[in-house]
Parts: sequence; structure tokens; C-alpha cells
Amino acid sequence: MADTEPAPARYDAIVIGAGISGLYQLHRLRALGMRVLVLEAGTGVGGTWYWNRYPGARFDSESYSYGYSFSPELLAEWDWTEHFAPQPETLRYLNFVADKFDLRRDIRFSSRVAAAHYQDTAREWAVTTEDGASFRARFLITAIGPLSAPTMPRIAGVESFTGQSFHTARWPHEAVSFEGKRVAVIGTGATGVQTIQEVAKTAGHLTVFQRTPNWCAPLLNSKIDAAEMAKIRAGYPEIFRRCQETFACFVHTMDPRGTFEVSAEEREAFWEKLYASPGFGIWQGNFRDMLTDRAANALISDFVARKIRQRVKDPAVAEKLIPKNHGFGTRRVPLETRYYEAYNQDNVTLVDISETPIERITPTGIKTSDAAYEFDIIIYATGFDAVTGSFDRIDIRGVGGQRLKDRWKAGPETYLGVLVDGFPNMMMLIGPHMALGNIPRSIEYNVDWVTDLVRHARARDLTLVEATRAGVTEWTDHVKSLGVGLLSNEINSWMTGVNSNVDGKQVRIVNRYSGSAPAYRARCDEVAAKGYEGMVLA
Ligand code: NA7
Repeated sequence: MADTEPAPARYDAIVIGAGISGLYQLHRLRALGMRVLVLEAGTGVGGTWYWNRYPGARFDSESYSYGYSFSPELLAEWDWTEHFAPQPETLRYLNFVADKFDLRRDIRFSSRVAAAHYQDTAREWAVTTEDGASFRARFLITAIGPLSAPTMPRIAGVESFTGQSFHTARWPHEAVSFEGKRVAVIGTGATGVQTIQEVAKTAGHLTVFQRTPNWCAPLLNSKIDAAEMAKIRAGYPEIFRRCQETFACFVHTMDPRGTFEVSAEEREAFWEKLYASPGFGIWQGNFRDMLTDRAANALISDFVARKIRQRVKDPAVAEKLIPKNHGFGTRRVPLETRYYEAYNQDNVTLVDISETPIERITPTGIKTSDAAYEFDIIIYATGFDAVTGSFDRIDIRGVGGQRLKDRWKAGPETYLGVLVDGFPNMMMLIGPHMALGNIPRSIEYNVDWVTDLVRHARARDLTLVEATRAGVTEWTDHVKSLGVGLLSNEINSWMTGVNSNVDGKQVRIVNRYSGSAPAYRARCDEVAAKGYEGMVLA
């Protein structure tokens, strides 16, 4: 740094990101009396719910199981209006939280972090933003989200299109009208499905470009009136207790029965009931062996395939919409509202690009191997460089200048999903090797654990908190072993770290913790109770 430049501002902790985890982390660290700075790339709070403004974006988890649970006052003051809240409502909620706890004064907006370099001697982090500002802090806490680094398809000509085009996670703040327009959607993951069913309502013509179909199931959303909200509010302790006990923090949890322990009639009746019930029950509350036993998985897949055939009028289109390369639930199940019926509309066409690949984007549309389509709007619902992608996009360097991206080339290595040896004083919230599931529940635990660790360190005047190499090896092996036998690890998806649009991400890895959330918490509690075993505190 030149002598004339001012010294960087110093903080006790820097948090990257003002989404659900960053906001809560700021609130908790502030209560310890720390000087905290949150650096946020967006112009407002909300993270996922700030960026993903695409039409139809909403929760697939029950609203009242998704909000923060830490503040009784907040629970008393906030009313959800739908069982599965739409994105604008969630963004309002997170703004309400930011105001209520007066969080904005410690958040620097429009500040995308470019680099974070550990300073060996000072035992602190030097953080710089893309606009050239520099900051220093003892602790660096990443709250950058597992699905926040959007990826565009690597298709020739993307830049040449002269109409409007948007990635769903970079949707404009102004409304986009589809009225009478020729619209294309590329991608049929959870985002694509929500987008397609919404755009189909008003588009002049919608053409969906599908590379791989996903198994979708009904969301069955409904409004919450004042009387029902009062009931929900009274039931909050029970709702959050249940989320603490279930495998993935949803209100749903696996049925203890095996698929073949019941008669064919009972099985069918159970599945009919799940298919007619709101939310993730059919995925998270199904027979316990559904995601590990091939024969069990084939049966539920056949059940859902029959539903798709019943709902889609054209049998040829129905067949294209039924996944053939993976079983039900082995990828994230998109929840839908009349998604399949959209394909019965005259203004909707499905193009199977596994048969007729996209050759290029042209100035006026999309050219596949057998046709040229003209569009006014192209929507890219092509997903994210998941879990490690948001880390890769920041130049994070630890002891001796070692880059985190290089360290994780063959897959992430962590201790408890929170720490990495060689990267002292850096803690990750919802980083790799964390339980995902109903994410805010995991976030609250994650933030509380990190806060306790920081409090412990500060109370003892410790200047270095780091995982040991042995701790990282043990935890990484444990996470990998939990993935053995899961059918979900046999298919490419963001959950196995594969993204066709990113160099070096074509090989499946284990990027998330697939044990139960209670087991994860028990392990982390034990580590803390044993004075942070598997770590160096100095
Ligand atoms: P996903 O689930 O990763 O879906 C991305 C979709 O985009 C998927 O259908 C991909 O097909 C498709 N895609 C990606 N690249 C291309 C190219 N180059 N050509 C054609 N099609 C492509 O992302 P989402 O945003 O839907 O959901 C992410 C998570 O966010 C979701 O699970 C929720 O938890 C929230 P593919 O299957 O790779 O063949």
C-alpha cells in the first residue's frame, strides 16, 4: 500500500453477505459488544431473496417453519400471508428484520468482496471490495450462501441476442411483462419450474428448452388468514421443536416404515395422500428407504410418472417430462402449481434439447439442431455454481498465501463445515459439508455455534482459532462416508457439485453433509463441550 493511502478501517469481525445468515450473525456478534462490518454485494438485504426476483419465486418450505425463531418479539409481530410465501413477501420480511434490529447501520451495500487475505503476523484478515475499499478484522465470517453464484450456459452467441434476456438470479428490480411476447426459458430445475408455470399464464408463446426433466410434485399453496395465523403463532414452539427433531429441519420427516413392509394397497394410498398434501412431504416424509433402495425408488418413481401421464394430455410430451436417468427424489424435487398442465396450453411448447441440442443463441432467438426459434425474451434458469462456487469467486488466501480455491480443487475439505486448516479465524456459515434441508434452521444453529466460538476466543484473549489438519481429514472422511449408498450421489446435480457450465466441475463430489441435522448438532455441541477439540486455539 502506498504511504499516502489511508489505513484500512479495522473491525473485530467482517461478515460477507447480508442474507439470512449474515443478518443474524451481525445481530449476535453485536450483542457481544463487537465492532462488526457486513459487506454486501447487493443494494439491499435479503441475499437469495434479494437476488431471485424472477416471476413465481417462492418458498417450497412452509413459511412459518422458514422464518427466524430466535426472537419471540419478531414471531409475535410478523404475519405470513401464504403457506409458501412468494419472494416479495420474504424480502419484505427480511427488511422488517433488518429494521427491527437496526442492522443496516453496520452493513456496507454495493460492496462485492473481491479478496480476503490472511495476514500471518497480525493474525487478521485483509478484505478488499471490488470498488477498491480495504478493511481489516480478526475474524472473517462468510455468509455467502450455497446457491448464490449464478451460471450462464456455455452456448455460442449468448451475447449476440438483441431482445431482453435475464438469468433468474439476476432479475431486474422493475417488472417484466410477458404479455403477447415470445418467451424462451432454458432450464427446468426448481427455478425453471416456478418460472415456467408463471410465465405461461401471460406469454404470447412460451418455449421451454429442457435438457433433463426433473421429478416435480404439487406444492398446494394456500392463503393464511388472521385466524389461521393466530393458530400458527400459538403453535410456534411446537413447530420449531419439530424442526429441531426432524432429519433435515423440515416439518416433514421420513416415515419409519420401509416401502416393502406395507401392502401394495397401503403403499398406493400413502402416496396418494402425500401427493395431495402441501409441501415436501412426498420427498421428505416418504418411506425411509426411498432414497437408498433401488427397488423402492423405482416404485415411487413409477407412481409419480403415472401422475405426470394423467396430467399431461399429449402422451409424447408427457414422456419427455418423465425423468429416465434418475429416480424420484434423488435430485432436489421442484414443487409446482399446475406446472404439468401448462404443457396442455396452446401457448406453451416443450423442446427436448437432449434430442435436438441448442447450437447457438442468435441475435433474434435460439437455433437448435433442427429449427430456428425467434424470441423477444430469453430467460436463463440455468442454476448456480453451487456450494463452493461462491467461495471460488472470491480470492480467499490463507496462511502462506494458499488459495482456498486450489485447496478445494478436488472437493471441499472442512471441519464441521465451518473451518478449514490453513485458514485461521475464518468461519463459514452454510458452507460446504453443512446440512442443507430447511436452511434457516441450520443457519440459526450455525450462527449460534460460531458466536459461542468467537465469545470463547475473546474471553481468553485468543488471537487464533483454527481447525487442525487431523480434524479436517476426519470430518471430511465422515461426510464422504455418509454419502455412501445414497442414490442422490449417482446423478449429476448441483447437490453433487456438477455444473456443465463451469470448468473443473464435471466430476461428482460430496459437497454437503447428508447425515441428520440432530446428529450434526450433537457433534458440534460435543466439540464445543470438549473445549473445541480438533482445533488449535492460541
Ligand atoms: P438447477 O436445479 O441446477 O437447474 C438448472 C437447470 O438448467 C437444469 O434444468 C439444467 O439442466 C439446466 N441447464 C444448465 N445449463 C444448461 C445448458 N448449458 N443448456 C441447457 N440447460 C442447462 O438450478 P435452479 O436454479 O433451478 O435451482 C437451484 C436450487 O435453488 C434449487 O434446487 C432450490 O433449492 C433453490 P441439467 O439438469 O443440468 O441437464
